[in-house]
Amino acid sequence: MIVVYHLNNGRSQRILWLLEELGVPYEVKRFERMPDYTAPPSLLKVHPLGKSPIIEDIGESVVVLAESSAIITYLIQKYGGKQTLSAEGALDDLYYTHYAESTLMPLVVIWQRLSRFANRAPWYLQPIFRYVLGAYREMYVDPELPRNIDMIEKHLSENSWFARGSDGPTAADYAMIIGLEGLRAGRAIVLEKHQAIVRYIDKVHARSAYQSGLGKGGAFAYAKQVEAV
Ligand SMILES: N[C@@H](CCC(=O)N[C@@H](CS)C(=O)NCC(=O)O)C(=O)O
Repeated sequence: MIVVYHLNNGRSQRILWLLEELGVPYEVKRFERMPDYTAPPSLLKVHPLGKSPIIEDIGESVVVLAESSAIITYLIQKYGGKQTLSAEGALDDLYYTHYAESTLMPLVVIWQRLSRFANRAPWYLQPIFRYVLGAYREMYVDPELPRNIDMIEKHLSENSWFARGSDGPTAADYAMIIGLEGLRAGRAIVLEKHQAIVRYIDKVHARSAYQSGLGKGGAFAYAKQVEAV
């Protein structure tokens, strides 16, 4: 039995999508973010970092695992059966599975948070905060984000899934989806400029497994819930 410790509007949604695709039974323990958007302290009882996702795989022994890309790799290795990817496809899969949390997500999270930080300063300091955070964004985020988005757009304009040649989602797709959803929600990814990415996100959202995962996870601001197809 697998238990997913799930936080609303977060990375664990991709684990629910994966488990639905694998057809593995699982239970969702839902946690709600605090007003400052952090996880509730009760998650610290499950794992020392108290972040989501965390899974428990309960068999003869109990495996507790955090870190989404590690979870994705673990679940696919244990429950996914054999994948037949070309050598190039396997390399794409490896690259994007790691790239998602090592490079893309830190950038997405910094980009999302910069505007929120300024609003938390006392009103009389807000202009200074905005200036400093704006300068930081100009130096470190603005040059990086388009470069990353362009790389992904090119890859998806040439391939249906992140692992080239694959006829369905692989680890890389489960790892990548949340970053792309976040960028689209914040309008860093727009149809006029990033048709391949937008089409890709819509294709993922149209999958019945994705929709079933949405149904189990509760509120998720980055995707519309529709009748499973
Ligand atoms: N790299 C980690 C990041 C985990 C993470 O930061 N999760 C967010 C949810 S998307 C979280 O728990 N945020 C609440 C907090 O930081 O208190 C992973 O991929 O699992």
